[in-house]
Amino acid sequence: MIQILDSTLREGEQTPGVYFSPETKLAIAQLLDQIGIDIIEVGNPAVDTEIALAVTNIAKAGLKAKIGAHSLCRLDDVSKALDCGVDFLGVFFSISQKRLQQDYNISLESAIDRIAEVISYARNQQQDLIIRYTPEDTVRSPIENVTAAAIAAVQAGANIISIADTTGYATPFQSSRRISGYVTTIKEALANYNLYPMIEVHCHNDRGLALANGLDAYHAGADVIDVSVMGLGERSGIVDIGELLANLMEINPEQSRWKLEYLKDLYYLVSHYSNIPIPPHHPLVGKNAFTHYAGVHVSAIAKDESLYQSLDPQNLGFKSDIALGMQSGISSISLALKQINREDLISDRNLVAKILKEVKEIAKRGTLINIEKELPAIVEYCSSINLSINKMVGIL
Ligand code: HCA
Ligand code: CU
Repeated sequence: MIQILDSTLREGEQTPGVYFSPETKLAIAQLLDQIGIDIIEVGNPAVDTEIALAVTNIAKAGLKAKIGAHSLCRLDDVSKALDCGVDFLGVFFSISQKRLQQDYNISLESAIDRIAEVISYARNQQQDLIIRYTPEDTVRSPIENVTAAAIAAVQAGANIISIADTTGYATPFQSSRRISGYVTTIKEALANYNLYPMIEVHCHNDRGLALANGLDAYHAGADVIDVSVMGLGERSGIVDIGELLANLMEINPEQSRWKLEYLKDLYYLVSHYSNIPIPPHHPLVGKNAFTHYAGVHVSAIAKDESLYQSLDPQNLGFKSDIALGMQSGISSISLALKQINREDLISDRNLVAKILKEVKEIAKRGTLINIEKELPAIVEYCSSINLSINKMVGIL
């Protein structure tokens, strides 16, 4: 069964400007746990003592999820991570030719020795630790390097190999760049050595393909997929948690174990503390995700919401809504009047037409109309004009 690793607290905190205090991290972790996330990657304890504190607190919080630390491939960093009492450790070290030559200045052999040394150290320190090794930038590294490093890592004690699309380079539409190809090839190469680690994927969104690549990997048999809330992370971030879960649940309803009704609280919490607004058109939790606007749409959903909705908002703790503006029609006004308990006015066609005209005038100024707050005043204004016109007509 597919497992989800959430990295909002690690990768997500690598979003420029984002900082979560240890208290906020705990609150986010608790919601992730309620949703049913399997692994929560909290951060790299070697980066800051406050991160070490956050990891320790969450590891002690009694959550069902496995709690993880992230670490450079260094003995003292791993040791700091293990001091936090984690269930999971992610060690990353690139074996791409470019990185080995231009950055680390070491040979592949010494890189592999170092990976094996660090992983065996972690394994010896903690027998029940789940250890993940990530050959960073996997999909731009020679596959021979990846498999050699993966074999050594698993032999040294790693349980998971993560295929990282660190720069969002993969695409399901070009065979040499498919992340699913890496899942299959790495699984087969390891199986030849009788090694059967879990395969994880970490997909960045630089080309807007993170979700597509995550699902492509899922089809190829990936065991773990990395996500974050709002897809937060370095540059354009990674796979968005809600988008992935909603899709997985539809592709495979037997796996419908996630409590999507908590997503709303999770996104609101993360958005608040990251100071990053949820885009209004964000799937599932955006303000407009279940809001219908154009007249044709509103008149159709008044009869049956499913005519313009393929998701049930109730499953996500939302209700369908309508918006008023330039694109509205008569039925929008009728529905909006119902919403403010003024059904009595719907039969007055003249008045409804005036309200619609006024709504359009306001919309042309680029102002969003709040139905609850502003429609009553618009109704009052239009009623007064309506009344005086009726009077005039009466006089004439
Ligand atoms: C990073 C890079 C990383 C690591 C992923 C992993 C990536 O920010 O350290 O350790 O599994 O995208 O490769 O996020
Ligand atoms: Cu990343």
